[in-house]
Amino acid sequence: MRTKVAIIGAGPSGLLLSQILHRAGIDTVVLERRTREYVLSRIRAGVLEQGLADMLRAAGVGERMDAEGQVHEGVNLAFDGRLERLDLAGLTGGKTVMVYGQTEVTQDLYEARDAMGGVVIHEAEDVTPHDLETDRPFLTWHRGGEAFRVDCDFVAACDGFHGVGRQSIPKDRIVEHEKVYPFGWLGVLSRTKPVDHELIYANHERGFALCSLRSDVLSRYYVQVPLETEVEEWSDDRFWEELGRRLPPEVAARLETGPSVEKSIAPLRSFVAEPLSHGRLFLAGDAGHIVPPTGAKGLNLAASDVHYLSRALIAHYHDGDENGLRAYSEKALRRIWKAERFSWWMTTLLHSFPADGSFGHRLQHAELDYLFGSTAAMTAMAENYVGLPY
Ligand code: RFL
Ligand code: PHB
Repeated sequence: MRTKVAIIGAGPSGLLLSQILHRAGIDTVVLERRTREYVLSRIRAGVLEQGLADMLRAAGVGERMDAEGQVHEGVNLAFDGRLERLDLAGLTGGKTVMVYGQTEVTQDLYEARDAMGGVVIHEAEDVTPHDLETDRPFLTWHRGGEAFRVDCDFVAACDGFHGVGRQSIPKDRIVEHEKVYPFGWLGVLSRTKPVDHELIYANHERGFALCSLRSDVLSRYYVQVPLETEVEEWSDDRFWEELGRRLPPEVAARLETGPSVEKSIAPLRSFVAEPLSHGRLFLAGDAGHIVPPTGAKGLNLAASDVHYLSRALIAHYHDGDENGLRAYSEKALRRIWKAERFSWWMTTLLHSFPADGSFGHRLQHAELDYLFGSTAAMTAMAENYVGLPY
């Protein structure tokens, strides 16, 4: 088998890259370790920056998002008995975010790949990149006990944090920067009316909480939990009680509870690998970097990587211009580091850090109080939250 760009991973990065390249006449093969059903069962991000929403429209996959997604003009922060609204649109000259689930984005991308006859191979085991430092790289894998190979011009590793792409770069050619936080997020999806039509991020001495949503009848909530906690320790009743205690009383009073549809724990991590390329291999999305979910940046960073990488590959194939590919890592990393900073900042501002004691908690309140008293500070937060330019 031969293709121009072999893509490892059928998450949002891999599928979006494949879709954009296909529309530019560049053929791809996507190799995914899991089944399509498994990929579509993962509940993850819910907030899309305008840049990603525009990319989906331009890639011909924005129709359902525009019909079913919700445009949000503000987000809310609860702290120290207060509930304050950050007017995203007012502070950024009209910019907004789109609330539309990552699962739906992935589903729309799969359907678009089907409609265009795109090749996505599932249950590909032991995917291995070869000869990345030559101009004839190839990938091998197994499926159902049989061995396969695809020859290509380039390999795009869109295979997430635990993928094989980054691991195949020699250790002396890559630097990894990492910060692990001493807690995780317990997330619950429930078929209940969201407690608010906008998101509420809550700083509370018992720990952080987040009220998010997927639609008018589907809510997504998170609470900060210690790393040692198992999901089995959290009955639905215990979750709802803890969430309610961390929200302002007037919000907790209107919390509609119900059975969870999904419940999982995710650890929080900041991570960046540099550079994001090696020979003919390019890393995009979680394969190259991770942010804690507090700033809602993970999926959006995956999209900006795909933006830079797809443009570079199109310039290579259409114009013989290599500059984009050469500059990809540096260009993507400039935006990544800013999103890393913002995600770290929001995480630090809103979570409980037991080691910092009451002093740390009072500093957080002082910073939040300053934030909502300063148009400059609110503008800085708003322009990062809606997404920095590509
Ligand atoms: P993904 O989605 O992890 O997809 C990688 C794909 O590669 C496959 N794979 C392999 N395939 C073949 N061979 C191998 N060796 C392979 N190894 C892995 C995997 O099966 C998978 O299908 O990475 P991608 O495409 O880069 O997308 C990144 C996003 O998924 C991620 O950044 C976001 O979900 C992060 N995130 C959020 N991002 C936002 O922008 N806004 C949010 O509101 C938001 N909330 C979240 C989040 C992530 C969360 N968790 C669970 C980590 C909330 C949570 C709780
Ligand atoms: C979500 O809806 O899953 C969500 C929203 C905002 C975040 C993280 C996750 O910051």
